[in-house]
Amino acid sequence: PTESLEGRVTTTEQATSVFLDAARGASTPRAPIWLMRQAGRYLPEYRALKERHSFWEMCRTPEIAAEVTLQPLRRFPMDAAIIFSDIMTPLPPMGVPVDFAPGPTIREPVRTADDVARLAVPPGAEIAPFVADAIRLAREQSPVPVIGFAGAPLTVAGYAVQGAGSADYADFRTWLRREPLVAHDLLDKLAAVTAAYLREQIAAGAEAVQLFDSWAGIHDRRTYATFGMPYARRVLDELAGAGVPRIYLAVGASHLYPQIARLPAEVVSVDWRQPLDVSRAALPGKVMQGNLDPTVLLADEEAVVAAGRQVLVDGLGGPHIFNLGHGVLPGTPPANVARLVDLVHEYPRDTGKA
Ligand code: 1CP
Repeated sequence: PTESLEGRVTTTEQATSVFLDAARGASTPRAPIWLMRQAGRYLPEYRALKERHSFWEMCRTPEIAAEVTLQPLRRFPMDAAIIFSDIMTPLPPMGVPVDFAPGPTIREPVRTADDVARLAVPPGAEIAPFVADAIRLAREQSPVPVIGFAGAPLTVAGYAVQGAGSADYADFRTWLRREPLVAHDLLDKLAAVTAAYLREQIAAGAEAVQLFDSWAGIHDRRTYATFGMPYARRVLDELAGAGVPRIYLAVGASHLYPQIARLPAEVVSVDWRQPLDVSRAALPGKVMQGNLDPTVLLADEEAVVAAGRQVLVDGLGGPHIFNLGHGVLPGTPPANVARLVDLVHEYPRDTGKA
């Protein structure tokens, strides 16, 4: 064991982790907590690095990516770290350049059968070796498990075809109707690359993986059944033997829970639109991750405590990993994050039934 951040003891084996216990479905004396986008623009130390380096430079330099991964752990005793990267990372090695402004922009969106035929499917080790290196470095210094991640095929395809983030992805949804065969070819390639990429992250030391299907919820059930679920399933299936918990995230997707319930993921990350106990009932056997509304962290401490307690109570019906329903918003006061982490750590699950 070596002394690490905040004097907490760590071993490379991560002998005990309340996060991993909960992710594997064990009942834990308290809920573990980590936050999506816990590294990022709301932290002054992140903004300081960002002044000197572009987003891609930060992702592609393992020392910087590992440093940014660890920044939130120096402030808050989170129970897990998520490697600093982006869901766009596998696109450039496939032949699709991506800029950040600050959201992803793709100057030449993927649209035609030729565009898709030209896409490369690089072997795992060649997709993003800098991410594997960053995971190794972060693991050496992190007192808690490091989570690897990737975007789900349908969500990454949304950016690749639309050309940028969008409130409704109207061009992408139209394209799925016009070009279903091309869409299947694109999703097929994305699924192969995503599975290989996640396997590399696990080999480098990621102790859990999260598949971000952030925009799954904009699709109707039939479209998700055709273009979403089968490709998410393929990625998750390919990780079945890897021995790490798989987390699947979808936002605004309660209409898809009958399908998501059958995905081979141990954990489902759910948003704030309905209470955790309601989502849990629709996702039998799944560990719940979530689901505080990120705007609560923009309000005051009283709001954080009241809404945070409600999430804890709603989560008592089974294994629960505390998180937000979506990422930390820029402008979030770090003091509110600190208060939330303390609240979750001090709330006993065994005697906590209100
Ligand atoms: O200027 C900057 O600082 C860049 C902002 C930024 C950051 C900090 C982007 C651009 N990406 C990231 C890091 C990032 N992205 C992480 C690691 C940090 C952490 O979680 O602590 C992760 C997990 C992501 C994943 C990601 N990127 C998702 C899935 C999660 C979600 O929010 O649903 C999505 C949809 C993206 C796309 C993306 N990249 C960046 C932005 C601002 C966005 C979303 C907005 C858009 O669609 O335009």
